[in-house]
Amino acid sequence: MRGFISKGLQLLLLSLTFTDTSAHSWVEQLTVIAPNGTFVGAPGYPRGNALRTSADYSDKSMTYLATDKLCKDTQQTQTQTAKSPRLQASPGAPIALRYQENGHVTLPDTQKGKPQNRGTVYVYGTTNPKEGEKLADVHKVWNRDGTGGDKRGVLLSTQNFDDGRCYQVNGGPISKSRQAQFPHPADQLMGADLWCQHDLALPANAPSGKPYTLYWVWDWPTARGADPGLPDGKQEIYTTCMDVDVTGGPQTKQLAAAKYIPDQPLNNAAIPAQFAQIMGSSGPSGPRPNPAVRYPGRTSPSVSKPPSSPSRSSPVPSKSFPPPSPRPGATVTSFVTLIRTVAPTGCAPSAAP
Ligand SMILES: [Cu+2]
Repeated sequence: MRGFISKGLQLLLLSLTFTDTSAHSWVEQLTVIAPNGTFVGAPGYPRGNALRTSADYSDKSMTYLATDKLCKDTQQTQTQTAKSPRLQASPGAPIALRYQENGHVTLPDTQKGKPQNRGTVYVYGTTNPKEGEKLADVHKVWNRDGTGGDKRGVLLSTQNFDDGRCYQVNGGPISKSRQAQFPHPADQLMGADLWCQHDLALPANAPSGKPYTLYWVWDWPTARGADPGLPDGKQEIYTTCMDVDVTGGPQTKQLAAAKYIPDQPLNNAAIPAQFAQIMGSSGPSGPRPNPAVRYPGRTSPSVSKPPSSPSRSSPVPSKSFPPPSPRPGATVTSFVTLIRTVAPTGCAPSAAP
């Protein structure tokens, strides 16, 4: 009898543990980046977005492990939910896709055999999305030139999942060091955490007056032989599907004058290196290892030094920074609830393939 009870208790505890740690990552918000590198205007949201503030919210309503279909069932069509409108942006606009690292960056030892950059994020774009889109028809098939696969779309940008700054507040050494290096006032959106971001530019020729589709594909494989339970390694890919309402004409003049303001408040700032890539004339953006990123207990990667972009990074007096403007869409009713949902969760190993 006693054995039976403790077995039941064990199962209950096990199920609670898995419920608590099921958070992976997905795009939470899209935001336009002003020419000074500051987030500006009302944010937009993915298709079928579930708001963290809603009573029946669960991470499961947004996480999606893609195997066959590229998009989650709630993100198959260009449909927004109440209070989660699309981002409005002009052709060529720099935008940030923001996501929470949920321990994938700051607790790297939760899963064995994961890449040091915490995986690579690929963002694909198309004016011609289709319901039932297959992962295998898009990922590593569409290319920069738009000549890959069925040619309906392009690879817009790739970046490391770890943007070099973001952290969830937890007791791990990476989180602690980033909390010290990248301090910011807790806000209603992120709480005390600092969200990750992927900065990219919409195509300058995206047709105005139409939605433009973005597929965020986080490729986070397990290497062969690193985990005794997974001798062959495994594919692990999470996606978010979203659309942006492209409006107005290209902001060519403003973008040509773009200049990132150094040391601006982190709650609303693009990642300097990514912003420089977008604004630089050195072609399409790609991942760039951040030499400032240190992974305790790991050998440092042999990386080539990123090309410098002198004209973009020259310092300007910090007094020229405009006061932060309120962010209309970011109004949130329950600060307490948000703090709770962004509490350290880690990341549960997903089921074997
Ligand atoms: Cu995860």
